[in-house]
This record gives sequence, C-alpha cells and structure tokens, in this order.
Amino acid sequence: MAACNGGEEAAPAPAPGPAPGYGTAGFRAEATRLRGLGFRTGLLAALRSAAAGGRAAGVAVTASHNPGGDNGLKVAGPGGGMLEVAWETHAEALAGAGDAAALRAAVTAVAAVEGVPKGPALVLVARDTRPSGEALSREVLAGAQALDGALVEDLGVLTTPQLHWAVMRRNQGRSSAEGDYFSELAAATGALSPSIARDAAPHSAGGALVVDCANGVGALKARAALEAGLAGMGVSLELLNAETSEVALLNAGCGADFVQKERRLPRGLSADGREGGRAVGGVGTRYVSLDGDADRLVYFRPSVGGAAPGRVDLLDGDRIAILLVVWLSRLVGDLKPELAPEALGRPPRLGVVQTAYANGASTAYITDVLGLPVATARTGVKHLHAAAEQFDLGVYFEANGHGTALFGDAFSGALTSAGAGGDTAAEALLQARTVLSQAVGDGLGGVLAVECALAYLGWGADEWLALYADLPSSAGKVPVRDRNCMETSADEVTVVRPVGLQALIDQAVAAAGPGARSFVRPSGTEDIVRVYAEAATPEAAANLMERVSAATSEALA
Ligand code: G16
Repeated sequence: MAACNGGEEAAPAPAPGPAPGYGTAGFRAEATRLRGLGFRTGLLAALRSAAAGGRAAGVAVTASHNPGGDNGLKVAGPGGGMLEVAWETHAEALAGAGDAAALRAAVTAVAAVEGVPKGPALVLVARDTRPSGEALSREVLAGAQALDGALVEDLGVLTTPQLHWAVMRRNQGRSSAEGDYFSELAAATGALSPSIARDAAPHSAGGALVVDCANGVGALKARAALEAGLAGMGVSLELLNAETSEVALLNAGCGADFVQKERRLPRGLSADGREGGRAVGGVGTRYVSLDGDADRLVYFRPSVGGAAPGRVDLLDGDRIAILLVVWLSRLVGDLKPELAPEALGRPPRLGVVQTAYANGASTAYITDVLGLPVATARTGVKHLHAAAEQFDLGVYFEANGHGTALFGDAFSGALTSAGAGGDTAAEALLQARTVLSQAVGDGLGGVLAVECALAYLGWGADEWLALYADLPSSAGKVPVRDRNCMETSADEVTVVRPVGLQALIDQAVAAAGPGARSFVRPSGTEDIVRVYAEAATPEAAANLMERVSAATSEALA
C-alpha cells in the first residue's frame, strides 16, 4: 500500500483556522491562508496518480477569476479533467491534517480506502502569474515527493487548460510539450479553413479580434496559441489587459468574470477612446474576454442604440454553446451518410449541457428551434463534463464561459474511419475536436473554435445576437461571513438551509410576475452567496435580484 517516505515531516504547518473546503474547483482562499495546503494537495495528487497505476495527475496553482491576492489549487485527475468528486473528500482529509503524524495517518487511510498500491506516481505542476504561486508550487512539488515512489515535474507558468492538456497527453503516451500545444491548435485551425466561409456572408471576413487577457497568464500564451490560426483566417489579433507584472491588475475591472457579471466594457476599452485606452473599433471587430487562468471566455459587443456608454451586449457561455452546436451539427449533417452512421451503428446523439444559470431563452432556443436535448448539471465544470459524456457529441457551457464540446469514443472512432475514407466533414469534425480541448474547457482553444464557427456560418455579432432575445436577468453577490451556513437542493435551485429563506424567495418571485424565477447558492470559490433572477423586464429582474439579496443577507446575518 502507498505510504509516505518521511518527507511528510517537512510539511509546513497549515495556516490557523479551519482548512478551506475543496469547493467548486479546488482549494481557493486569500494566499496566506493556503500555507501548508500546497504540500497536502501535492501529496493528494501523488496518491491519485499512484491509484491510477502511475498515470500522471496534475496541480494547477491558480485562483482563476479571484483577485490577485487570492490563490488556489486545482487538481487534475489522470483523464486530464477535474479531480473526481469522490477524491475531493480525500483532499479535504489531507487538508485537515495538522502535523506530520496526522498527515501520515490521513495518507494511510486514503490509500486503504482507494486501494492505492505502493508504486510509481507522477505529478505535473503549473502555476499562473500570481507572485504567491512560486512558493505554493514549491510546496506542491515537495508534498508530491513525500509519497514513496512519486516523481514530479514543474511545468512553470501555464494556463490551467494547458496543465490539464499536458496531463491528458502524457497519459495518452503523446507529447505534452507546450510547443506542441501551440502548433496543434494552429494546425487544426488551419485544416479547418477550407471548410469555413461556406455561406460566404460578408460579416465574418477577417477583421480584428481584441482579446482582453484579464492581465493574467492568458496574456503570456495568447499570441502563440492564437496568432497563426487567426492569421490563416485573415483575422488580426490585438491583446488588451496583457500586463502580468502588477498583480493588483489581475481580473480588476477586466476579464471574463467582470464582463459577464457587470456587462460593461473591460478596462482599457472605451466607447470613444477619450477615457484613455483603446476606442472600440468599427464593424468587423470582435471582442472576447478571458479570465485570470484562461479557462473561460465570453465574447461581447459594445452596446449600440440607447444603452449607457460602456455597456456591452454579451455573447456569453449560453450563446457560445449554441454557436458551437449549430456549427458542429451542420458538419455532422454534412457527413456522408453511407460512412458515418454505419461506422457508429446509429445516428450520432448531439446534446447540450447547461446549469441553472443558463438564460431561459437559450434553453428554449436549443430545445424548440434546434430540436436538441438539454441536460442540466450543477455548477462546476466537473458536473457538466460528466453530463456531456452521455452524448456522442456533447457541448457543455456555463453561462460564465466555461466549456467545450466532448466527442465520445465511439463517435470519434466513426469519424476517424470516415475521415480515412475521404469524408471531409469527418475530417473537419476531428480538427474541431483538437481545437476544443477534450480535457477541460480552454479559453484559448475556445476563441479559435468560435472564430472558426463564425467564419463557417458567415456570422458576425449581429447574426449571433439575433438568434434569440435573452430574458431580462440580473446576477448579484451577497457577501457572507460563512457560506457553509447555506445548503441547497441537489439541483441548486431551492434553499434547504437557512430554513424559511426559500419561502421568502418564492414570495419575491410570485410578486415579480409571470415567468419570473430566482435562486441563490453559496459560491464554491468566494465568500459570497450568488443570486440570480430572471423576469419579464430588466427592472423587474433587477428588483427581484435586490429583494432576494436582501432576504439572503438578513437570513445569513
Ligand atoms: C470555477 C469553476 C466553474 C464555476 C466557477 C464559479 O471557475 O471551474 O465551473 O462556474 O468557479 O463557481 P462558484 O459559483 O461556485 O463561485 P474558475 O474560472 O473560477 O476556476
């Protein structure tokens, strides 16, 4: 059975106070509160790898969309995706182990429960641009090496999706070098070019793409990941908020979380250029925001018409999912019927996965207009990814911009045989599979996929926005002392605890008129409760959000 090798004696003492829970996407807190947790997370990742017979696991040191003073630890399982939910409890058990003896006992217990053999383990470690990441990475590396037989590799500064990709590739026995990540994205995008501009509409011809990098790690990788592929489509790349040396700027007034939640232009972009920074461009310029570790993307367009200056029309994860599924389903429709269904044995099953945050109009569009099934999952990529695996081609996106499209094994096999038989649509779908990470949503690959889809369909932001009108919605945050005081139902839309709060939400929803809905849930990444409301008018949605926020704040005071 796997055991510590004595290295656990060097484990730094945890910061005072209760250890943070594993949360929506790993441990995340103000960086000083993570002392000692990096070591324990490294040890956990080594155990996960050993349990998989030495296939690599990974740790990304990042707090993603959180402010620069926070940091975090996201563990990648051997498939390259998020750590399996069953292992989160083990991660918390190690996190709660105070001293070396307790840590040794926790490792022994996990090894026994999971039947972890004594044997090889490999942990790949990467970090984002936060200065606190260097020390935290060293802790992770030391912690992983405290498991007998474990090896580590420090991959340095990478986006979170690059770390996941490296884990996936290593376990496929394929190169996981960063250069290959860049060149494969460029090659796949280039190979898609002959299939694009099929409808030859003028809107998507070339133009400029402005990428708001949130002043995060995406800024260091975007040019290498995007430039070649975009140039092949005649699109010029412009990076915005690409300053990584000043941590206070990270995610501050910019990035995917800011743009999606505030629905405002990110820092450095202004309606007229007068406030400094870049003035919004003319027709044909597109805009996209990444988050701090480049695993989310949202597109947007400066609002036109009567909207207040600085507002944006959002092309969020809901719209990206729809764009991708329209593109991919047209390619599926182009498959030669005598090849693809025969190889698969049946027509491929396509579907979309969303969360409760998806705008109701997007769900209705997918089911009623596209005629595709929609599965609903709890917040968190790990839940959506698992739900998407039920489809041959499952597109999953959270409204906040996390997502990708998963190609099932049988479907991929059918595409490979069809591609070998000269089916160009099958070849295009296989290239799309490369651009759309099969490990976890990737903001950079997502940008290339969106650009390919827009070009193929001949759409610009106008056509994309015109698909349907979003129901008016409003999202807010309620700061709370202890987010663990709130519990919701499994589908996240009903409050179980504090008792009585759901009745108040129900009353507020009833008063907001027909079609209104609202729910609250504790964030798994910040000390807040998230509030979401939809109603018939923007004013009604905003009022509903305010009323539910006030009731939540009072119930948790
Ligand atoms: C993480 C998760 C996402 C989730 C987001 C917000 O994203 O990977 O699946 O939507 O947190 O979660 P919560 O509402 O629980 O705060 P990121 O980009 O912050 O790593």
